[in-house]
Amino acid sequence: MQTKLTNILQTQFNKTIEDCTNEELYTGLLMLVKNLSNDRKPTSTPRKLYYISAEFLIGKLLSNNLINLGIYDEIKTLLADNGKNLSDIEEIELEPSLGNGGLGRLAACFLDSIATLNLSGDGVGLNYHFGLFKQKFENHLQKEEKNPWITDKSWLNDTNIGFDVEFNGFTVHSKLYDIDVLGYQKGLNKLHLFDIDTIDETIVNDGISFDQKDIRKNLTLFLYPDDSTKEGQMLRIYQQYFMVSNAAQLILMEEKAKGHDLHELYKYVCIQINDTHPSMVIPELINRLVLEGIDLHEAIDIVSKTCAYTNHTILAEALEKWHLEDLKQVVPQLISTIQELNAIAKSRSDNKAVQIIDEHNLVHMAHMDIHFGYSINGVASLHTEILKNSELKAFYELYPEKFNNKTNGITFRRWLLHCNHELSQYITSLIGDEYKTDATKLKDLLKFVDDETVLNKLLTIKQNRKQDLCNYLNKTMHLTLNPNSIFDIQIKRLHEYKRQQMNLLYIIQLLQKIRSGYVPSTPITFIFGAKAAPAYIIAKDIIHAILCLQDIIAKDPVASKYIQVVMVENYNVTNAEKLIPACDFSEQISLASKEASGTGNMKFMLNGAITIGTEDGANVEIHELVGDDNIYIFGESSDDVIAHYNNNDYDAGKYYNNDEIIKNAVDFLISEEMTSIGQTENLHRLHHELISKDWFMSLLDLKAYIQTKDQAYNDYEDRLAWAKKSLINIANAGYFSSDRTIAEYNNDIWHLDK
Ligand code: DL6
Repeated sequence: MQTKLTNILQTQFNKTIEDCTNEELYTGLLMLVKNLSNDRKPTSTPRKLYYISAEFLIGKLLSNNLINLGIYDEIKTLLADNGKNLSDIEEIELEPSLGNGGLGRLAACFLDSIATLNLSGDGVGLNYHFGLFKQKFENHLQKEEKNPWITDKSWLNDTNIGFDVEFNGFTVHSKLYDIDVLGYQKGLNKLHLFDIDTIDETIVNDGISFDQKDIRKNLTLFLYPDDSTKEGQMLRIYQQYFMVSNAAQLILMEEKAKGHDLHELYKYVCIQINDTHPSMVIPELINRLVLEGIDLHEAIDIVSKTCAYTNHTILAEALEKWHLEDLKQVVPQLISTIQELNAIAKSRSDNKAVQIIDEHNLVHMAHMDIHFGYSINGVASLHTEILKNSELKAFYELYPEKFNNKTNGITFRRWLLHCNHELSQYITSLIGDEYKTDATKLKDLLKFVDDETVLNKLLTIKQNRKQDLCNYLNKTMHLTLNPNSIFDIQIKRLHEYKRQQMNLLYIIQLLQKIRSGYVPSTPITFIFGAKAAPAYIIAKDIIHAILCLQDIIAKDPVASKYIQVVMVENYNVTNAEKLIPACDFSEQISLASKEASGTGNMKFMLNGAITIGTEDGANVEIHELVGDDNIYIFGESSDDVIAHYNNNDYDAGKYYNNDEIIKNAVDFLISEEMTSIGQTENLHRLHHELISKDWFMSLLDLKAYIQTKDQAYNDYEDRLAWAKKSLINIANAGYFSSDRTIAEYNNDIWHLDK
């Protein structure tokens, strides 16, 4: 590798490694990786998967690609020998801004595993110029800014591929950019990102506002543009159609080039519809097959055997429904096909719950996927059961054979090998490195469960990561954290169902307890990272309250000795890679039934954090794997929560009025102390929401949460016992490798190698 890298640097800059700047080295490494990718054998299986997704939260790629090429250590040493530091060079890379949360990060983990398992499978999405907004804090409030990430030195490769995409009355011509997806040790696939040349980045004014009407200029500017206005909603439809029309055209182009018979498309192609954003691929592909001369009903049959759908949420707001009229305005060419699909669906069942177009003329995208896809899966056992038994019960009765569960997973290359090198090396020294390709081998660690040397080493490694995080936050955000405190971390999208507000209330009651004389045994640092959707008012109020509390505690001479609140600005993959390995307590406290799976919970577990959580999403499976002693479970069950919704019998006011601790904590939000530094209107709005509505029931579980957390902090004091819990978590994390998840998708749904 030395010769290859030095040759590149010599040709590009006429310099040696030692003389190069970090920018030049970054460029050199980028070119080296791209050259090595070109030498790799692309995957080739009889059937090919197209994973269509609005989001691909891929994170920085340099280190991961070096790891997957097997040259990470060599390059790191080579650079170090020349006085250079790979971590400094990594900082030059801008994180691609192509995703929002779990759904997008899952897509990225999946691409890594699909290539690693040497399966043919490409991602298809959009090349958003400013992606998801960049979060700034000003006056304790979230501000949104554009998040440019595309530079000429990026992983994007130009292609000469482009397609005409027709909208009502005008056509745009797309341009395809590709990113190579390198599997671990083998496998090469592509992430296809479509764009148009006419995008005008200058139309974005202050923050993230722009003229939402001029589609040619704005189509691929932002991921999830604000849809609180009609124009915003229309823009989302334009984006979604643009994505799927390109996907359909790409698929047909590739299939024709391979000489495959389009009548048998399903034998060669499988399309995974990642949530409902790509659902329009169904009518679009049908139309395109008809244009190829295939009869409409045969085309419908072919597409139904080609498409599979993954559901990632039961939240009604996230299950997309578009007005037929709006679709007509954007893509009139799809309307008669959608109406035909609706007629077929009606002929299969007269149950209103399963119709595609409802009495308000809303088109239910998920319903179209279920009728005209051959598989529907949830993303954790509990989630799939809830889909089958309540949310999609009528569909399950109609098509029981289509339903299956695929519990999510994470790629261990990024979430262990890359982000916690020391831990991964230590694990290798104990059990060898087979776990890198067969994660179930982590179980071998259980041999050391009573080995004090191993347990102490795990504690030392955790301490090192905590110190790394302190250094990182100090350098990037000028924050000073106590590395000897407990790191209690909740990082995820901000949403009321995830209940960051419940964590906030815990901290408030602890502050009040400390003010009455209580002294925690070990100081605690509560760390949050979360972006709130720009139009989601209450979510932004929660951020506001956390930021105000952060300040109040920092200024309290007594409380600040024991507790600190830190809200990390612009939470993203890059800072998650620092936060996760440093965590002691992983907060997974969603209202039971609402978190489809969660994947942060798996990343924390793999890095030895202990979960405090509800029986929700994949927490249930973590609990089963590690047993009662190695996780802190609290709160009402999903069955009870669902019953509260069905009976409409949850009354937040009751919990507030009947419990002094809860009342005092909630009222603190509108105390003089808070309103003197925060916005009275926002804090009162949040207070009112909590006591009068509290749709996601944070007061329901607050008491149990307080008790369980207090117990957990107590247990933390026995350091060896804690390290044992940590080891048991790491040893049982193998199940959550995305290699396992992808093998299951392939065996049960895709059959790519058959
Ligand atoms: O399946 C990936 C991920 C799950 O782990 C999360 O539980 C789930 O919230 C997330 N879903 C979404 C989609 N929309 N919403 N809400 O991001 O998917």
